[in-house]
Amino acid sequence: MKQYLNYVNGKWVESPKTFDDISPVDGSLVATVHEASRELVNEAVSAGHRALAGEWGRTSAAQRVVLLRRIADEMERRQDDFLAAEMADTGKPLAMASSIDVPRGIANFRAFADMLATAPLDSHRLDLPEGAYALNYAARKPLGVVGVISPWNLPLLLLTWKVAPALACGNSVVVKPSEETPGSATLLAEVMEAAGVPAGAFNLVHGFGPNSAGEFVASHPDISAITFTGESRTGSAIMRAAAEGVKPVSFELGGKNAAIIFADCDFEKMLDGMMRALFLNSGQVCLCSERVYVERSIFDRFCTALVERIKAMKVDWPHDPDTHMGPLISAKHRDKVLSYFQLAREEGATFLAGGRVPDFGDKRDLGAWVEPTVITGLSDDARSVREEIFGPICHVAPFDNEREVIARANDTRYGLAATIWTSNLSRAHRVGEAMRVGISWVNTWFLRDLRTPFGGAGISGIGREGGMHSLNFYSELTNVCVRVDAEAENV
Ligand code: NAD
Ligand code: 6OD
Repeated sequence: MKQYLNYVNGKWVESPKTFDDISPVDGSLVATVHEASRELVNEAVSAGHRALAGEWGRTSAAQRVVLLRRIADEMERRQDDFLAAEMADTGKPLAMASSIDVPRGIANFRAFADMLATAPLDSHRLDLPEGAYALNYAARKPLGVVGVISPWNLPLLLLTWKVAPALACGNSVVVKPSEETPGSATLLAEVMEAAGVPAGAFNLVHGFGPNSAGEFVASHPDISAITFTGESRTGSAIMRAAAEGVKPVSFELGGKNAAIIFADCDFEKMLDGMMRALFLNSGQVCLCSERVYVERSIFDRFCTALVERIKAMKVDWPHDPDTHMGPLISAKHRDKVLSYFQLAREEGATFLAGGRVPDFGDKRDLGAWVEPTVITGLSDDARSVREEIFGPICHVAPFDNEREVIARANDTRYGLAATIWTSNLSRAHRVGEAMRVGISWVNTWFLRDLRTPFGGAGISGIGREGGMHSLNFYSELTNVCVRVDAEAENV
């Protein structure tokens, strides 16, 4: 059986305490994971500081650019291993893991290497009386040891999205991946070792949240900043822990995202896009739409067409290249999603599709599967329409005009993403900007240049990462202002 060890100070570390990494496809054992103790997390943080005081702390930005590119090359060489690890832990379909998770995970290192190489120096000249002047610029320095806590839905992609800029800026990292998906993070530590990242600059500790490695990292007094992706409630707990040391936090949290479909959209293209926005990764992408508002004149047509598309979906083995949807991440998460199906029934929803656990008649019945599900007929204040479910379920509702739908879509404490479908150019811009979210898509979904800002409004996050936003979060900027006299003293 595979063993996933911790990686601290450039060494692989076993633990007497282990937990099981279970496949959501059929409940089989994927690996045994070594849970980091508080002492090991302390050692990882100390190793990070020693690295900063040593070879790692002396690397120049140009040297780190080379290193990041070497990491990307090594990941590329091992992309089949990453694909296998990601699919084993999550059960996500090959088509998705090979087109999004692994390539974008690699791209994060290349993109942040490029950004660091071309990052502008924030530099200005201040003219002073009598020919003197001052040069004023911002020196970019590492924050220190950064705690990186990540979720299970896009494990490699969301981890590298934080690790790459943190290392680019010269920080050491202590990484705590989700307990559900330890595989690709362990491979990433192997890549760091092979690429020659100095001992202590990248540390990996496995474990859970409360009373385990997650909490030990979040509350560690010598961690300089926390970057976290996960549930909004977990964000609150981490923020409380980080408050003690007034540590900077960057949070990417939950969502209850709206899709707005106007009657003037390109109907077939919209349906293609909405099938992805609803069911990619079994609805377990923070950006997925769970509230769908459809202009009344095409509401019935949309519902009928969506149900037809769902009937044609292949919910099947992840390795089948034609599979559209795999299982949820775990039996625990399946039970949460099923409890929302039940809640929606109690709230009076009509089920247009799904609502059950599929019956395969094989060992997948031991996995964590649910059917793609569409409900309708609830008011906007029903709990199943307001609370994040994080599964392949959406509520569809009709609307009558633009102003009304903007108000309804924005009536949420979340504010991560929106997708808007229309062929009216002015409306596209108007509604896109009116959404109180981190990102609005028009006639597309989940498409973003890595240099642009990403994050959430409301309880969907704090701060933005991406491009210079990441480089600024992971850097301590020291403003240096040097007065230059007009003439040399002994000319
Ligand atoms: P989660 O919050 O349960 O766990 C995320 C990570 O935090 C895990 O590594 C977990 O072990 C750790 N953790 C849990 N409690 C902790 C604590 N008290 N202290 C320190 N660490 C703790 O989230 P999840 O279930 O892994 O992921 C799903 C959630 O993540 C959804 O809400 C989804 O919307 C959100 N998400 C958001 C984004 C985004 O970019 N905004 C992206 C992906 C997922
Ligand atoms: O790669 C991205 O654009 C990104 N940050 C995606 C986040 C997805 C959340 O589940």
